[in-house]
Amino acid sequence: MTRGADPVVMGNASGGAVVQGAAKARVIEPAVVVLGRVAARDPEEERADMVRGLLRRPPRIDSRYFYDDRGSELFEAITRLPEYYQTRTEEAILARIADEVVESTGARELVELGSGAGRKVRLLLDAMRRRGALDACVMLDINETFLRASVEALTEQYPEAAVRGVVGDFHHDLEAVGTGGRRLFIFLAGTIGNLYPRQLARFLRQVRAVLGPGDAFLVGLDLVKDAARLEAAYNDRAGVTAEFNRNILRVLNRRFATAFEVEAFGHVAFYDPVRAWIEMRLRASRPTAASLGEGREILFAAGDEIRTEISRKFSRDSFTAELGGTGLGLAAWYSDPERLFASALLRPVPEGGPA
Ligand code: SAH
Ligand code: AVI
Repeated sequence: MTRGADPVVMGNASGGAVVQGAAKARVIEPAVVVLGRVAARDPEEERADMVRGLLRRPPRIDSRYFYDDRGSELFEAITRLPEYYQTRTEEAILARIADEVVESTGARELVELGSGAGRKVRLLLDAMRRRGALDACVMLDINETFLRASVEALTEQYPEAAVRGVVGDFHHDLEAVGTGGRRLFIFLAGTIGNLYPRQLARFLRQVRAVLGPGDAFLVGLDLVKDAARLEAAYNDRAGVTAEFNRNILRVLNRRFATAFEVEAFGHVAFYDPVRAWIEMRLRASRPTAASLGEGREILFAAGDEIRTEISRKFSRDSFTAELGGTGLGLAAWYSDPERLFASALLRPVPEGGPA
């Protein structure tokens, strides 16, 4: 199930916010509490947003709708594809830098935004454990099923840590992660590249607003490289990315009764070197229609396209430029020998400081 509106918090007994049963018990089946409607989005507003997106030129669907359970499984399958170098490259970088990052930030708590299956986070949790400094871990994701599974697994594997999950949207629900001491926020996979430039600036300012002066933010970035390599990663031979792309229409059909004819759309992904982003689209192979509600329809001619995702590719300079005016500054930049991917460590800059 994809939850976009009510953030839900769950966690083990030591998680503080949620305690069900004996205080000492480790709750493997995470307790769940609805935190009220923290910046909750009204379903009608969501529908209006979705309709506004489809009425743009080109029509757009927000990429958060990829991640129902099937979409999250398909993303996991993408991470294992031979063409999709991002996941294994980021894992190798994190394995190399985890101790240094934990040491230099003095982090005792980890907060992962868009945590998905929650595997890479272990590289950092293990480094915190090696330092004897693992107090807490908060995972935030829009997909409740994957979040629950990762919170359960982390609760079991890191009993010394207070593990909590927040079902929420990282554009709207960041305050739900609460406050803390020395926290390391992480946003991996290059998911930051899925944000449009204006969304990115707002997101960085929102993250800055919840960071304390001793907190840090580690961001995974896919780097600009030759178009053929990039395009191969989004046009895999097995067709998994195509299925991931089309699945977004099934999510819309379920959520908003849009009645898209999924089979009428084909997968398109190409690199736009001017904007330095991969763009994923769905192209109608024949005339087809979808419902916008209230008796309205949107008609697609053969060849019409819907943009479903951008995936921006950065350089050190282009990413540093995005930090201007956000209150975050680049503290360290790590990459792999082929310069395929990078991990940028950001720190809050004091008011009036350079960034
Ligand atoms: N961090 C994982 C997963 C990355 S995939 C990894 O490194 O492999 C992107 C993740 O972000 C998915 O789990 C998806 O459910 C989540 N996501 C996408 N849009 C979101 C949003 N607006 N708010 C919260 N989570 C979101
Ligand atoms: C989650 N995100 C970083 C992926 C990306 O590469 O932009 C989503 C994805 N889209 C197609 N393949 C993978």
